[in-house]
Amino acid sequence: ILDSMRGRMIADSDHLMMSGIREYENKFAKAKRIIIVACGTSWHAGLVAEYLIEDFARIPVEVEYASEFRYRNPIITEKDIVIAISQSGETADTLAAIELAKSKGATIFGICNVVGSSIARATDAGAYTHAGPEIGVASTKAFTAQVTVLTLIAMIIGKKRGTLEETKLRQLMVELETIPAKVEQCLQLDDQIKTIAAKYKDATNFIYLGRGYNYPVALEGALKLKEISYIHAEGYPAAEMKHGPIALIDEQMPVVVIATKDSSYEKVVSNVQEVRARKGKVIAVVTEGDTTIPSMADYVIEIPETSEHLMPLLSVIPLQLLSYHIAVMRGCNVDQPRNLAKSVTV
Ligand code: F1P
Repeated sequence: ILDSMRGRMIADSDHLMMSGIREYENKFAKAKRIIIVACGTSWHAGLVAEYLIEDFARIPVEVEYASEFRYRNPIITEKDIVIAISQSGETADTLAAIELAKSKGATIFGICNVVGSSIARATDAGAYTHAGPEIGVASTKAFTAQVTVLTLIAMIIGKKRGTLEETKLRQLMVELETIPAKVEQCLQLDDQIKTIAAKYKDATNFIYLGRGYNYPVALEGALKLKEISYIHAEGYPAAEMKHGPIALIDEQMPVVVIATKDSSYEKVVSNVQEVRARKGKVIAVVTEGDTTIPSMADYVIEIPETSEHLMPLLSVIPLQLLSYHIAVMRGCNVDQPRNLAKSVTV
């Protein structure tokens, strides 16, 4: 998988003015720090990458909103690698963040969906996600494609640096092969999720909780709901709930918990208990066959098992479907949400 992916990135570079990952493998492996800049959904993909790169390659990663980064006075040196992520490749904030980093001598690696876009052209090297055109304004499949590319990059750097064990790398490669079929399985949940959407379509607030690799997914689930259904929704790392958001929970509050079987599962069980104790309504995304969380939840969405490192590729799908059905039931135009543009160019 890694070799074919590398081949594809190199092939891209021939006609797209971007060099592939192979040429930059050494540079990545020697990097003292990686800064990721992006906006919206792409920023959430960047958060997943932070966990992956730090875990596999042991290089410190900072994930910055491009819209903040460009206006503050960040420390950037020529030793930094900046990864810019953008579906459209035209987001003005991300482009400005790239220009700033470039002026300080950093190496810029782009991850874009749109071939030949402004961001692709402004970077030193990069990878195209090839997710196909996003028909709607809100990014969906672009997120999955960005996370896939970032996972492969983290694996490549981890292998190069010797920080990712050979056995773990092989397991991940085998597991990656199973992801497309598991994504299909998640899409089959459509009817079940429609039923849940009908129940909560009139809610005025939603909370999304996740830990570890599912924390960025919680943020993304909340963003998708806001963007297309105009319901106020917030995502939190589940462990942060007790530091404030717990005050919001009452019998009116739907709480979507991404509670798949991973290293933080037991902690998530405690978080669900805390929500139940305050009469919050629990919609739980769980691993197939789990019985503990389902016994505490109002609604359960079962998704296939996979490595926790790859779980965002699956766990985001039911959340995207939930937002979609709620938005359609509320009469919203899911492809063209109000106040949003496909490329935010100002
Ligand atoms: C960033 C973004 C999207 C969001 C909406 C507005 O775009 O925030 O994530 O869904 O379309 O723009 P991009 O830089 O990834 O194209």
